[in-house]
Amino acid sequence: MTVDVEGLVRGAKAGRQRSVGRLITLVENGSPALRPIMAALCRDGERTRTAQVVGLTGSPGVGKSTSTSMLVKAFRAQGRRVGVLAVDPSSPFTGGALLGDRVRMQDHATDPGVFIRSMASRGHLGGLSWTTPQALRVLDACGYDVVLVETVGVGQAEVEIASLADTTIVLLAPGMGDGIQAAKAGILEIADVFVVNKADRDGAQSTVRDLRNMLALGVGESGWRPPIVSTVASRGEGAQELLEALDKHFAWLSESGELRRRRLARVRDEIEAIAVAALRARFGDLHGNSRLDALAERVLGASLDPYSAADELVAAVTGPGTT
Ligand SMILES: Nc1nc2c(ncn2[C@@H]2O[C@H](COP(=O)(O)OP(=O)(O)OP(=O)(O)O)[C@@H](O)[C@H]2O)c(=O)[nH]1
Ligand SMILES: [Mg+2]
Repeated sequence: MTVDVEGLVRGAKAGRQRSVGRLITLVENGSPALRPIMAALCRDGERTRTAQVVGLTGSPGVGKSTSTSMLVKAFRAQGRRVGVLAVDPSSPFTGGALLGDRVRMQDHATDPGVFIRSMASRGHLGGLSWTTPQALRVLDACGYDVVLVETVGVGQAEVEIASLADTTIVLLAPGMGDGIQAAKAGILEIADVFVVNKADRDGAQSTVRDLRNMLALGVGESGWRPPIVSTVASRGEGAQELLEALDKHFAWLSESGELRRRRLARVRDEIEAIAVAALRARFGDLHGNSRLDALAERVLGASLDPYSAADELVAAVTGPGTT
């Protein structure tokens, strides 16, 4: 299948949703067309701005999609173009679990200033670390002012999302049992802003109190104190406060130099992930494992040790004339 790179890039930059969607699909599939596409997208010395990336994470059902929808509405009211990526870290397929998100996003379905996409992340290229930064790059190059990335806070995914976002929102809700426990398990470090959603429910106050107590214990060395915002996302309550918290954090990021530091780290991760995937492809993952198989036979037969085998493999894929 041939890809009309120039046409797609032109369409996407002009804000045509179908073209943007096609580009994201190519990212998901790890298409070889990404090389010229990324070259065309990044070839833009005049660009002076970069999309503001906001990650939302938290336990299943805490209200991430509802909050995302609430934020989309608030950003649209400011006239900003918004991209939404709902990344499902547990599935190699799109659809399924995230269908609910599409339903909740119906409000924005006909707004040309909003692009919404559910994305699989556990493809053959491995993890959020490969697909999400490139999808972000596509949306950024296509002129979206803000990109919201929703991902369920399980396992590594929430840490990965924090390394991608300028600002990470960690959502909690009362009566979810694991809320504060999860906080203990590491979300304290990744949260720039806490949201206690479902503030209409019993126990919201004590969730806020518990969180505040925990935050008081750990004095962050970064100089940023994560605020706690209470919301009822299903009724749009707290949207303004949340926007203010995001603005404040973004201003702090810019003034402290942290914004540049985070973005540099993100691009480093992106380059590294692409390089590792390229090496893996050369190892033979995509063309049968003949070279690796032959080395494995020799190590099994004790005619070679595994370190020498690995050296041979690395030399073979990085040496001249291997492309
Ligand atoms: N009472 C109440 N219900 C809410 C609130 N916000 C969201 N909900 C409901 O909580 C349920 C889950 O909301 P979602 O936004 O789908 O939660 P999520 O975190 O995106 O869920 P997953 O993507 O499945 O992890 C839905 O039925 C929402 O209508 C709220 O502020 N108060
Ligand atoms: Mg959701």
